[in-house]
Amino acid sequence: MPPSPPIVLSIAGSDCSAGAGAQADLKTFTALGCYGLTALTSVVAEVPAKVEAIQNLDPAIVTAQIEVLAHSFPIRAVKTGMLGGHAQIAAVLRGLQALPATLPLVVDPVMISTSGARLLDDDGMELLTTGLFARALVITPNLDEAAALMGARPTSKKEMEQCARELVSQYHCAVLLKGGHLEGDASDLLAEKGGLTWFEGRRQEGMHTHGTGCTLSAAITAGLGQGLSLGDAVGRAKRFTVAAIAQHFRWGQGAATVDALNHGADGSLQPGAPVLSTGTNS
Ligand code: PXL
Repeated sequence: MPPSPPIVLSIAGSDCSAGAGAQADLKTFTALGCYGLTALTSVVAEVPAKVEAIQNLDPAIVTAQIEVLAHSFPIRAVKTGMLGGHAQIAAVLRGLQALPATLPLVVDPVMISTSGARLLDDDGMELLTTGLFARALVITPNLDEAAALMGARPTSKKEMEQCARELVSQYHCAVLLKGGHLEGDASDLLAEKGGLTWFEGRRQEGMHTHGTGCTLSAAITAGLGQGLSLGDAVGRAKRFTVAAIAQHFRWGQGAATVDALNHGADGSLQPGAPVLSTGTNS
């Protein structure tokens, strides 16, 4: 029998086009050498450019998935992605009670899809911040989500630093503020009680993938499940996500073009390869 890889859990929505959501998480977990589990919160009929329909799942089945997994697998780290609404978040909080409170939890505060569809209802926002953030080791907002949380959208790296510091002191967890929507830049900022670390990146133009946020937070979760420090997990996750974007797939032409992240992109990240040389941490 091969040795068991670290087990990590994604609590997220299903993206039938498999570039985002639980499917992106699972591919990321596998590519980085973890055994991935999923607990679905919602099922989304979509392709990268369009959300057609959303069906949030019955809260009882959301809790049941987490509980049955918690009772059967030695889970090392957990992430949450799209949760859908207040009822599903409450169900997730109930399910998480079956897991140790010390387990690393990465909360990607998914609110709106890349194509502009709302993936969290109004009531959900409050419980996300009061309930789930309180359990998080790190939250991973993009600039729009930071604006929804703090009331103003950072427009420069200096404002990102200010915003990230405020988020850390408000929610008492680490914050990875993703600068992907900042003009010309795609640098992310990790803010912890101990200080700030920039992970530099260049914006890659002209493609229409979705799921980069899901992929990044899943890759961080994989790293934490493997025992990496938060900084090392973020550094490797950034490298992995940049490679998945750079080596993306494309099908069709013109208005019918579909782009998708390549979660198998970077051979250097396969199991057994060195994982600690982040190269992006400045
Ligand atoms: O990219 C955010 C996201 C998260 N989860 C699911 C999604 C999307 C975007 O479309 O569909 C299920």
